Amino acid sequence: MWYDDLYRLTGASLSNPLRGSAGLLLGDSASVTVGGDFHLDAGGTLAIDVATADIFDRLVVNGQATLNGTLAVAAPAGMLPPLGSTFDVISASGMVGLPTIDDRSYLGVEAEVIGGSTLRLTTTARGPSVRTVSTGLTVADDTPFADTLVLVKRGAGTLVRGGSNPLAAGAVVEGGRLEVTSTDALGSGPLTIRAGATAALLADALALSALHLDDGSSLDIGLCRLDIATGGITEAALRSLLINGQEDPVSLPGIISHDAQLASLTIGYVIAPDGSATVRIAAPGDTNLDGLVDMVDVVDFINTGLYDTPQASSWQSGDFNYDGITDALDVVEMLSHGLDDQGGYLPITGTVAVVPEPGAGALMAMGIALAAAARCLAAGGLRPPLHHHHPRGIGRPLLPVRAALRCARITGSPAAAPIVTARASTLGARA
Ligand SMILES: [Ca+2]
Ligand SMILES: [Ca+2]
Repeated sequence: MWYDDLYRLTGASLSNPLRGSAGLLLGDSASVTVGGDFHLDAGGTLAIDVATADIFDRLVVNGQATLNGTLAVAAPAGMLPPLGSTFDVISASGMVGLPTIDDRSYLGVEAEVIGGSTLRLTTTARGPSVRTVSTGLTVADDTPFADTLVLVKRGAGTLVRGGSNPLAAGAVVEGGRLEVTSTDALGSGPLTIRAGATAALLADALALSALHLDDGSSLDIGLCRLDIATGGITEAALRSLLINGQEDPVSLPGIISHDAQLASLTIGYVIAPDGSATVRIAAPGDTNLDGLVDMVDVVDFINTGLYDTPQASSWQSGDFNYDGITDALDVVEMLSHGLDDQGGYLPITGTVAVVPEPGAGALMAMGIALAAAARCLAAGGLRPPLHHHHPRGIGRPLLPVRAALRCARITGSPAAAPIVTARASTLGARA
């Protein structure tokens, strides 16, 4: 099953250029040379074996290597490499991209490009520690690992894993359900969920080095915050998981939160300047995920200058309905939960706080103006005009407010129109 549609190459030089889109398999400890460029396309797989400092597969590319596909890394039976082993498996005159690692022997394989021309693999684990739970059973297991091992969950039952795994080897859910009940239960390694399997977070502030979900798998973050290290997931992949979670969490890989659904909240994310990601249950409007929808978020929303432009937007810049842009629909999402300067909306003791009424003062005024935009939208009124020539920055006019006021005057929408009727569609409405 692993090796469907693969070409087996045993030391031959390959044609120029080589495009790996179906899958390539190097022989045991083979060194293969590509005379020209090498393209490992998304969806393509290159399988290589690693064992000792001298015994591993190598690909020498005389031209450029573009690595957007998957590198399937395995250790031959009985030949687990020592912890921390490094393997320079691909060399090229230049290198673009970084392959996804399919870590078939649970070696905790991490990949990095050295000097723009060498792909180096480093092992951070010494194989799997398998926990199998049969159908219908739930097993709690907090036993710490005595060695650097990858937690592998098998079977259709539920494994409840708490305690502390201080090592960075991570976890793979091959089947059934994994419930994570302590922040340190998985260490700080990657989490991989295979097709049909699920994982649920019951502990806050879980830190992962990477997150990978196969088709048909899901991750329920519940009320918890999840941190993913730099390079552990792209924003595009993360958005895709969040949108899938809303649209089709059964057949597509998705991040969901049942608690968010129960509380009529959603899931927000923030990408830090270093590329690390934070994902958490959130109210639309909470751009910085601090548990409040307040002036800080409104300023964020305005400062990006993306309102009603066709430019790609993120949660941080006001795309709260995940349709890729920031416009009046996002303002409606924000208003549907009320502007909150009276305290947080996040749960205090395991339940989600009732969203407060809009507060007083400036927020109230802003809320009224933004509400006008919502009513305008509901009434099929004029959309706020495009403003391409305004300079960006904090001094920029509050476009939603100004446009809403103008729009409200034109349409004369009654103040009593309930905002909820104008509520925008859920994630991916424009997809
Ligand atoms: Ca906030
Ligand atoms: Ca949007």
